[in-house]
Amino acid sequence: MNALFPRLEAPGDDVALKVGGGAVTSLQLAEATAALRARVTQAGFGAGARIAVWTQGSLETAIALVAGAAAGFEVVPLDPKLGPLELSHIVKDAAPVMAFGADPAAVAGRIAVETLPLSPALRAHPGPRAPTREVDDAPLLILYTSGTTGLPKGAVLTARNVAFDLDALAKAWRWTAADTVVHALPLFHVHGLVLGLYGSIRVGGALNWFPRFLPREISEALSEGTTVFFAVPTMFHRLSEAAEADPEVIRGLRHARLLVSGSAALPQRDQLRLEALTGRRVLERYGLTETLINCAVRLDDPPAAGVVGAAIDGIELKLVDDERRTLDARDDSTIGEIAVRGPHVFAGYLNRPDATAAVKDADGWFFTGDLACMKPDGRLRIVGRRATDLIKCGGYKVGAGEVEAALLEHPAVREAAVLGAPDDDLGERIVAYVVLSRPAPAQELQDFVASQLSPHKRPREVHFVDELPRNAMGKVVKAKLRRG
Ligand code: MLC
Ligand code: AMP
Repeated sequence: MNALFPRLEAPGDDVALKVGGGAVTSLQLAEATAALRARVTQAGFGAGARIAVWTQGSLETAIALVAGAAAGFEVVPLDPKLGPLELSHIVKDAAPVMAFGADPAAVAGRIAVETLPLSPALRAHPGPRAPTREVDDAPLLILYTSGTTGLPKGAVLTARNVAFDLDALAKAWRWTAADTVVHALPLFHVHGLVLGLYGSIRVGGALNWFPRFLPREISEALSEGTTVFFAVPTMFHRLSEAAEADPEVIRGLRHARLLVSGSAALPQRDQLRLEALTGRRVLERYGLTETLINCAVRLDDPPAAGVVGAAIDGIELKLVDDERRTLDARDDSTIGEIAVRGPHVFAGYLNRPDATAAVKDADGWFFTGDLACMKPDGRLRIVGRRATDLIKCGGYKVGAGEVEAALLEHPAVREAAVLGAPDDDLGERIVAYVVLSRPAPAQELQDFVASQLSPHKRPREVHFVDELPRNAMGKVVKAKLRRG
């Protein structure tokens, strides 16, 4: 037996999840797994059925995401703040047979399939517990991720992808059942869900999840026991700001066994600032929704600016040129695109063989679109990405095209061009250049995008221009906008 979550096969009174003052043991998680399986079976669906879980900020949400996976279902986490356009696309594309939510009233009527309340669905089931899910090659998660244009694509991740990647990270960081992971990340993306939640249940001791990021709360949680903190760079930036004003925040950061940053580049100035304040270095790791984590700084790696570590154990990683030919340069200066191959690479995009073929070749290599230099010992330094129309804002990936399309839905917008501008806090902020057909305030356009898409995709800055710079082919030249 090779269970995805081995502790659910021999559950006990060990605390596995803590959220907002509530907690559950592994025994309660195992019982919730049996209960959810019974509920879905009772509705006429068997193993492999696709269920949606709204990731509302509660303990029940975290339980359901584990229980759904352990019971053998395909899980589609839904961001409760998804805009109508994205939501209808996701629900149509993934077609979940059932949906669950901790607070169904808050999402009532938002999708065609009825949202069932989680509390009865997770209540202990009196029958015997069946074995939980094994590490197999069947889909486990459908995670939606943005591209440069069009609607988000559903990345299909298997149980093997997840188990393999988590085990490699456990080795890299000596992550064990003695660790409690603390994080305040959303549970609908790889970072919070796969690393934070599934990692804690497969490898670690417990997860202490904070649905909202508040530096003081995080630092208090880090002060208790042996803790590991996973966060995006924006959170480290805000923690260092808070630490400068509040010694209690420093105490928590000093106490943690491990501080890990990912989902976007951690600026060197934030790394140095945190180190000066707390004496602790933040370890970086690098990944994508489609591949989970590819590289990680190991515990005993020498400190090096901007380095995301070497490939995790058991995968292949190379740099390639524009024609995808291998670049054999470990000189820390030749720039190439990162390509990876291994058991962590996703099965493909749901219903999108064309999009899958564009990123994954017949030999199993996945082309990340990220540009890096490799050191002689294989450690990588990420220097940029191929697609300038992909923006990483607060660790969220946002396609310029989806924001432009949303802006164009506003009756006052004639033309729109969107790009990412460097931002000390968010890494990149979303900036819109707009040609109006009638007057409209910037705030109205920002609110409009926030109502059409997830609010984190709203432009943080709007510039009104008389016309957009275009080349002879009529294509907008964003570089000219960038230069101002
Ligand atoms: C603001 N809000 C609005 C609004 N303006 N709502 C409606 N209309 C408007 N005009 C709301 C927001 O919804 C939010 O609500 C609150 O106000 C604050 O919004 P914000 O300003 O956008 O939040 P911010 O403070 O900027 O968030 C920073 C952050 C967040 C760091 C907390 O960006 C974050 O959680 N990032 C994590 C992203 C992540 O997990 N990425 C992993 C991808 S996986 P409310 O209620 O929500 O507060 C990946 C692979 C890998 O990359 O390697 O890991
Ligand atoms: P997502 O599609 O949201 O999973 O985002 C994946 C992208 O995040 C990658 O392609 C990288 O561009 C970026 N990313 C993740 N981790 C890092 C990191 N440590 N440093 C720089 N960029 C990162």
